[in-house]
Amino acid sequence: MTPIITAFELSPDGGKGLARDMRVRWALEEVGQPYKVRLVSFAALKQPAHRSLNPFGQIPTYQQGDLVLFESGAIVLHIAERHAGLLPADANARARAITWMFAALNTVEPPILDWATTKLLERDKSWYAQRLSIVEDRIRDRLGELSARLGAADWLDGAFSAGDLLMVTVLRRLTVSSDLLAEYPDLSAYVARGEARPAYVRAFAAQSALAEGKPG
Ligand code: GTB
Repeated sequence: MTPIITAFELSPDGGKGLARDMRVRWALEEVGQPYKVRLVSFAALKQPAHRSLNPFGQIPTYQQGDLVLFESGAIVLHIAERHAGLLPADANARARAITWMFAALNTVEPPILDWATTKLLERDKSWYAQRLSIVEDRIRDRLGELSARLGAADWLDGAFSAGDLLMVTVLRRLTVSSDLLAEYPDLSAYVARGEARPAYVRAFAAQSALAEGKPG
């Protein structure tokens, strides 16, 4: 049965692929699983029909038959567990790839979200500049640590995995209106490697076509 995912009817990023449906689209493209997209307006997100899919009234969601999932990380893990291509077969390598999925969402993404929220909602506060600087330094700490671990490798642990997929989507948030990622050329190259993957290119094109009014 073809899975149905949800995405913003009108993404505020104008097609830059920063909303979290991009992770799910990319994962589905990596494993070659066709999917359908149901677009949801901001108003509809908070209606009971959508909240029955996601109690927090957010995208993305994933429906396949009787199964309804929310949380982009859980959706990517579900896809990766059911199809070859995003998790290694070896049990220990698989556990390490899943560890990187959690690291992306629980360790690297939180300061980046703080930063995005500060820039979006706290610009008018008297303490804005100080807060931004603190949050940016927290991000630099994480990026430095990530860069040290990546070293000269292409991916975080052997072959490309769902851990890399999530990490690249998390880091991409920094590439828009910020030079933070550019301070770490190895991480910029890592993100570029992810963006060059044919599956990423297909997923990105599908979501940006919506912003251009040309749903594919
Ligand atoms: N933890 C959840 C997950 O990983 O699935 C978080 C889901 C989430 O934050 N969804 C956002 C949403 O539905 C869209 S992705 N927001 C609407 C609401 O809460 O009412 C976050 C996002 C939105 C917009 C941009 N952008 O424009 O750049 C980037 C990221």
